[in-house]
Amino acid sequence: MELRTVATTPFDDQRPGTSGLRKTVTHFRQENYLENFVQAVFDTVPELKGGTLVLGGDGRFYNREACQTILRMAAANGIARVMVGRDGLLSTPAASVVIRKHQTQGGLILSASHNPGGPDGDFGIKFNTANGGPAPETLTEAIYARSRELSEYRIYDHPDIPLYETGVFSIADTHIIVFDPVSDYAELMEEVFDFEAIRQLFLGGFRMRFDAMHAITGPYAHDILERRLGAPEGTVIHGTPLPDFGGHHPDPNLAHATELVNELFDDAGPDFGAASDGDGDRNMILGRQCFVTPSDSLALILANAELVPGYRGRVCGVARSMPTSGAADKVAKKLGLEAFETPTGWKFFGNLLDAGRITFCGEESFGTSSDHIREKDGLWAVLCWLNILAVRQQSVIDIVRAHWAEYGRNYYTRHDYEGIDLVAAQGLMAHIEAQFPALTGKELAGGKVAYADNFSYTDPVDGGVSKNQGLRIGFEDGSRIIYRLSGTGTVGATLRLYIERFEADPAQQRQDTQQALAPLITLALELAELPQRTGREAPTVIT
Ligand code: VG1
Ligand code: CO
Repeated sequence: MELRTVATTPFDDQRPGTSGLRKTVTHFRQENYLENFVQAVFDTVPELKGGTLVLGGDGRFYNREACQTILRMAAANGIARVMVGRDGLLSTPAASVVIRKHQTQGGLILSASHNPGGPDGDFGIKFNTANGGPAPETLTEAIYARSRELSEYRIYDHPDIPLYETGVFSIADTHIIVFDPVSDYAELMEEVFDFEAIRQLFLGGFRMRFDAMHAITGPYAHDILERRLGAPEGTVIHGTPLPDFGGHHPDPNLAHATELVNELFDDAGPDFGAASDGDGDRNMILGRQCFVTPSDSLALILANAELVPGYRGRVCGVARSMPTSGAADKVAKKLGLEAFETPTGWKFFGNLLDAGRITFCGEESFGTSSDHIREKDGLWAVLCWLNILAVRQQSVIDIVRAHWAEYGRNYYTRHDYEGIDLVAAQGLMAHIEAQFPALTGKELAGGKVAYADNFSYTDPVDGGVSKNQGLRIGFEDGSRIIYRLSGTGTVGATLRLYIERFEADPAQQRQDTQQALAPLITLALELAELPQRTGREAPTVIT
């Protein structure tokens, strides 16, 4: 066994995006590409030396190979202990649980989340800090800066560590602890939710389908839903993690979880349906003939938090990402709670959670969570809904409609244009922004523009400023059009168009979403000259 110092040259494209460094598998497999980034992390986070690192991923292609490389590098960099999930598996929320519970100095999560996997798919890596949350921007920028000046990395020559069973191994002086990726997470869920009430719900014949999309939540869902909560076997579908996710997008939305959606929209469908993404941090919530938008889900969870033992009597505030609909704000206002609007990406919730300013937070992109960890958490959201359904004994659709009647409905949609030309996308954004000075006060699509700006965020806890976080056009009645370029794509540019309209009148709350938003969508396309500039007649995905 030999410690090697390997000479390397920097790559110039290792700046982490919305959620870590995400590239195609081919890109990641270039010589030294992974090693350089991992060395940049180790150099930037000196606490890891002599400390403990958590490691695991969503099981996608290259996950195991990357784990072995990182273990060898961790030992060569003097990390005292690495806790690695069995088979190299660990969901993003479970990584957050383990980092916090075992008070480690951080963790590396191997995942490209909802992006497709396999040899022709994507891979990714993200560093989470000691609070269990994604590295804040200052740290990701420091890692990026280090990656630009790197000249060598350290690694041990060592045979692979057997990851297929739990146990303790070592490379030089570094202990490698292979642990069960499910148990710490499942135990925390038992503390937060009323498992007895949910057990009774299933005993009463309540039917549910959970689609793990051949991604990481399979083992967690089998254990929690079918074993601990007694849901019948078969409740969890696609429950075995596969390196290519069965050839599908592990993205829980109406476009990609079609089998589940079709089942739930059948008259004889189950009472409740849910799905999670590649790394287990996203969730989609469905009732029979009912899709709950993630923005509504956040609002509903907040409004019903007193029914969940882990939150009773202690809810302090809520945060949502800027493009997420304002539904949660309405609930916060009624309950007299603070509400925050942050840029897209979970890292912006960290300070608010650590400071005890918010209990719940969420994003329109199927991400919801609370202060129990510092990541978004797919199964947590599902259990939240099960807990609420168990107590309220009403159908999902009745609960949603009652919520709209009380707070109003925020019609909401997101249109994604994937893989468009980067220069065209930047030109489109510049063209929209150039119109902003003339937009305020104008009557458009039956509404008056109240403001048009490029969203900038000042962190209320540390005062840090994040600029250029998306273009917003806000109307006096609360409607909004938002344009953003994605920070997680790996090919060309992805333009996200977010549209929202508030409807207070219950008689007007049953329209089809796309129809209800049609005038605003048309306006958004016109202002952006979207078809002309991108050559696209229709979005790639509508959620
Ligand atoms: C997308 C979502 C964002 C989410 C991010 C990571 O980012 O819009 O809300 O936090 O993915 O989610 P972007 O920059 O492509 O819009 V995951 O489940 O990939 O960790
Ligand atoms: Co994810």
